[in-house]
Amino acid sequence: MLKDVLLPEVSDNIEKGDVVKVLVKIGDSVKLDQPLIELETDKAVFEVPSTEEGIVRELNVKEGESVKIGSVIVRIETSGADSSSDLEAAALPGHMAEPEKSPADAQITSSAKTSAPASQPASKAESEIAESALPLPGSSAPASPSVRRLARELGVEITSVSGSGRGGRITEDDVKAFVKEAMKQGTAVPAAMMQSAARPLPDFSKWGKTREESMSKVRKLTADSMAHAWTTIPMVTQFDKADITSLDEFRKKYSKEVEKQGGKLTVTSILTAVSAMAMKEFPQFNTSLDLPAGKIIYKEYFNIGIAVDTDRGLLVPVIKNVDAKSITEISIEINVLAEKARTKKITPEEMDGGNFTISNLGGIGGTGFTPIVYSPQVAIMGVSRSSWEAVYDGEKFVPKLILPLSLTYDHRIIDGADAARFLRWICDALENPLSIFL
Ligand code: CAO
Repeated sequence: MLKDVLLPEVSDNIEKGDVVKVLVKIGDSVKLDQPLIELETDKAVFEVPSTEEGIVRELNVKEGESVKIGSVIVRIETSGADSSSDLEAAALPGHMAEPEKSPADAQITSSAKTSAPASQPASKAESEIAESALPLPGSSAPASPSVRRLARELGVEITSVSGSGRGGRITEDDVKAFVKEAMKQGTAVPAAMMQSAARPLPDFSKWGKTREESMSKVRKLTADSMAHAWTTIPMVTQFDKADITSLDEFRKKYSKEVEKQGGKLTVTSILTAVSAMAMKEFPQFNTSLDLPAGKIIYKEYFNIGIAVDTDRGLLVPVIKNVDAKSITEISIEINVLAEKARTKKITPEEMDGGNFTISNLGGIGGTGFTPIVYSPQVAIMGVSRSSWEAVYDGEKFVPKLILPLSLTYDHRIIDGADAARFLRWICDALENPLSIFL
C-alpha cells in the first residue's frame, strides 16, 4: 500500500519551510520516525520524521526547495498494516503523565504520526501520546524528538542519560538534571558554545564565488572529538626544548639498520619509547578521569597514539604495549600503521586504546604549537621542527640541534609542576639517555 507522508504543521504562523537536506532516497527502507528531511523555517532547523514504515517509492522534495505545510514530501510503500494502530496500542494510560513542554515539537510528531494535513492538527492529548510513546528506532535511548533536540542543543549525548519515565523513557527533566550534574562535575559542554556552532552562516555568495563539499566521516569525527575535548577539558600547554645533537648522530648512525628491517628511525619513534618510560615515572600521565564516579583510573599498560596526517584528515593509530618493544620495533610499527592509515587500511582496533598521544609536525615545520588532549586521555605531546641554535655553554656559543616540544595536559588531574617535570624528564632522556638508568 502506497502512503503519503505530509509536511506536518510545525508552529503557529509557519506556512512553509526550506528543505536543507534530503536524508533518504528512492528505494531506501525507512522505519517509523526515521528522519526524512531537514527543514528550515524562520524559527528553527529540524528533522521531519517518517510517519510510515516501508520503502521510499516517491521523493517529492529537493534540497533548497521551499515546501508548504501539508504537502506530500514522500510516498512510502508499506507492508499494508496501518502504523497509526501501533500508536494507538502504545498510547497506554500513564504515558500522558509527563506532557512535553514544546507544542511545536508535539505538533510535528502528532500531525506526522496521524498523517494529518496541516489543517487538521491533532489534539494536544494525542500529541502528548505520540511524543511520549515513541522511542526513536535504532536507538537504545527512548526519548521523544523534542527531548532529543533539547539534548542536542545542550550538547548532551542522549544515550548517556538515564530515563526516569515509564519504561526508562528519557524526559526533558532527565536531560536538564543530567546537565546540572555534569556542570557540577565540570564535564558539561557549555551550551553557548554548542549554540554558536549551530548558528546559521551568512550568505557568503554576497561577497564572491563559493564551493561546497560534504564533510567526510573522518572530518566529522575529528570535529566532534576536538569540540568535545576543547569544551570539557581545562587544558594548559607546557613548552620545553631538548638538545638532540648527540641523539641525531645516533639516529643517523643506526637509521640504515632500522630501514633494512622496514622501519624509519625518526624522532617520533624515539620519543614514543621515551614517553612510555616517562609515563612509568609519572603515572598520572597514564590515567583517565571518571568524574561521575569520583575516580582516577590508572592504566598499567603503555599504549601511545601517533597522529598521522592523511588525505582523509587526522588519524591516530595506536602502538600497543610500547614499553615491551625496542625502538626498532616501534619504528617498524609506526611505518606500517601510518601507511595503513594513509591507504585507508587501518582498522578501528588499530586506533583504539591509546593512553597518550604524540603529534609530530616537525617533518612539515613550525616552532611550536598547542595540541588538544585526545579525551579520555589526559595529555598529548606536540613535536615541532628541530633546528640549529647557538647555545652558550658557559664560555662560548656552540651550535646545538634543538627540538621544541610542547605538552598539553588536563589540568584537573595534572598539576603544572608535574607537567614541567614530565617534559623536562623527556628532554633529559633525549639529551642524556643514560640518565634514564639513574
Ligand atoms: N624535526 C625535524 N625533522 C623532522 C622532525 C622534527 N621534529 N620530525 C620528522 N622530521 C624529519 C624526519 O627525520 C624525516 O626526514 P628525512 O626524510 O630526511 O629522513 C622527515 O622529517 C619526514 O619524517 P616522517 O614524516 O617520514 O617520519 P616521522 O616518524 O617523523 O613522522 C608521522 C611520522 C606519521 C608522525 C608523520 O609522517 C606525520 O603524519 N606527521 C603529521 C602529524 C600530524 O598531522 N599532527 C597534527 C595533529 S593535530 O592536527
